[in-house]
Amino acid sequence: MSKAREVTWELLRNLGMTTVFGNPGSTELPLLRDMPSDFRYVLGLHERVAAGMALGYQLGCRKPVFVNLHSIASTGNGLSAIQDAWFLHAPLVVSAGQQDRRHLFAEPFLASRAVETAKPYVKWAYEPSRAEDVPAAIARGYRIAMQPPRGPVFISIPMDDWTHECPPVPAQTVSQRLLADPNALDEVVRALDSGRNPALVAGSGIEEDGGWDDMVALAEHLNADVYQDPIPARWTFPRGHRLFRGALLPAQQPLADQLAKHDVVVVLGARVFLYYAFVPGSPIKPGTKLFQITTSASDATTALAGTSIVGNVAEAARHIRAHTKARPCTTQGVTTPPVPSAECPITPAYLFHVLNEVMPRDAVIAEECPSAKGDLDRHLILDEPGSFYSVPNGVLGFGLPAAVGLQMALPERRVVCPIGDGSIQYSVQALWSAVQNKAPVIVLVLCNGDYSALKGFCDFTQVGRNVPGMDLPGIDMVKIAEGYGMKAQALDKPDELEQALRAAFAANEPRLISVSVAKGGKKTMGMDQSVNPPNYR
Ligand SMILES: Cc1ncc(C[n+]2csc(CCOP(=O)(O)OP(=O)(O)O)c2C)c(N)n1
Repeated sequence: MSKAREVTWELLRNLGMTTVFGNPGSTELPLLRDMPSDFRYVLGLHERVAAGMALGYQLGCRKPVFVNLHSIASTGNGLSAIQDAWFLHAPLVVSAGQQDRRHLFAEPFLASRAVETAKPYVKWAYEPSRAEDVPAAIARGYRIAMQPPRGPVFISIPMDDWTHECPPVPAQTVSQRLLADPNALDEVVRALDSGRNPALVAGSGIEEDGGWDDMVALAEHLNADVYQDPIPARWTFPRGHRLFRGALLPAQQPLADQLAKHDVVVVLGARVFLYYAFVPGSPIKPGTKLFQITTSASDATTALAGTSIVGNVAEAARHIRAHTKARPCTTQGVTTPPVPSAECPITPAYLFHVLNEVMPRDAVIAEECPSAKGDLDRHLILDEPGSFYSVPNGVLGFGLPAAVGLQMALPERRVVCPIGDGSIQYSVQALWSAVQNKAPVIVLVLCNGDYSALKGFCDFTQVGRNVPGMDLPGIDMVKIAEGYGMKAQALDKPDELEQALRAAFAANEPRLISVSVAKGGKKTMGMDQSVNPPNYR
């Protein structure tokens, strides 16, 4: 018999989880003491950063990742990243220490109710009843996390458990592909074959199921227009493809209007649909046949319309392609946006235009620039899988740690993090982690000195501008980055941009470029007054 600690390290090794992201406290020390030398511990200075880097790392290397947080204190701090993992279907095995069982009843300092806290945003939240069950609980957590739809699990572990003896735990696996009902897919086939003008909607699930090529092949076979899902957390179709028609708007009526010319719409790996502002309307034009294919039974139940089919998205795309008639090409080619002018202050559109010219074609974007999202979407053209990641449920703090974790997982690609001067503050400590881990991420801060997206929302919904807490004067991002040991520069002239970006890509080290940009916010997620937004006046 070995100690629970030794059995756990052996289990994690056998499951391939040898990089641990965390932030330690007293309740984790009995686990972490004498950590085996084949393990790497990646310290995040805040748990939002530790768990957020783990998430980025998971997305990049596509393997489960072990996270170790500290009691309730740090589970609470890390919760927004755990929530991101939940929405991105990312298998994080998150552990946190608990006070010593022998006096837990007396509710000592650091006694944790983290299981209840994490529960809504994990697939399984558990504190083992017996010390001997700790490694087996981690093994079970791994298997739960890996089943589709994948996602985080949480295990709370009393600190005295690690020194208990327990039997070895095998690294058991479970199969990871659930196939959709072929009869249900044949209904989609019949609808497509009899349809006049079908469209496909691409969602994150395509990448989760490794279905990028299958999605492209299906679209080309059908010669169907392809839309990205609203507020995409991932781009799952080549942006420069002749069939790509851009992203859907995140509100009921405008989205239905965008799809109105299609008589059959098949949504692959996305919600039906993810909305932001409440603009009532029919979710889809009456008469249009709408299908959703998703690995998430939960997403199937929240669909406001159509027929939902649960199963592997890549396999479903293959089935549909194999059984539908090929359709002739009737669509016109891509329309490229006009080249933005080099104004002062620099516009986000110009910034992204220059970035697109300069960045390698296999660059990875981890984005968090709320009011400049539309410009980014228009001007960055990336055609490789795994090129784009964004805030999955609107909680800021995702972008920078995700970028660092992605860069650590993908040393052969360059990761760029375009991020607002407001957004970066939610997880700014990740700058230090980039430096310490030599992750050559390029952080592009869009400094507009305010919460432009919120001001835009004020206008959009007629709240008015008399709202406190909208301005961010006096933040020097260069000094902050330098304080964490990162090379940084500020610029405000359009003709300085290209050279600064080229130098950053040429250097094999993390860099922060703070760009003074024009205030944004004329539109809210691509929508203006014309969509008839809600009025909160
Ligand atoms: C954790 C969290 N807190 C607050 C918000 C509300 N919020 C949405 S957008 C935004 C402004 C972000 O500012 P910045 O990054 O500077 O981007 P800008 O709006 O200027 O484009 C805020 C505060 C949020 N989404 N998440």
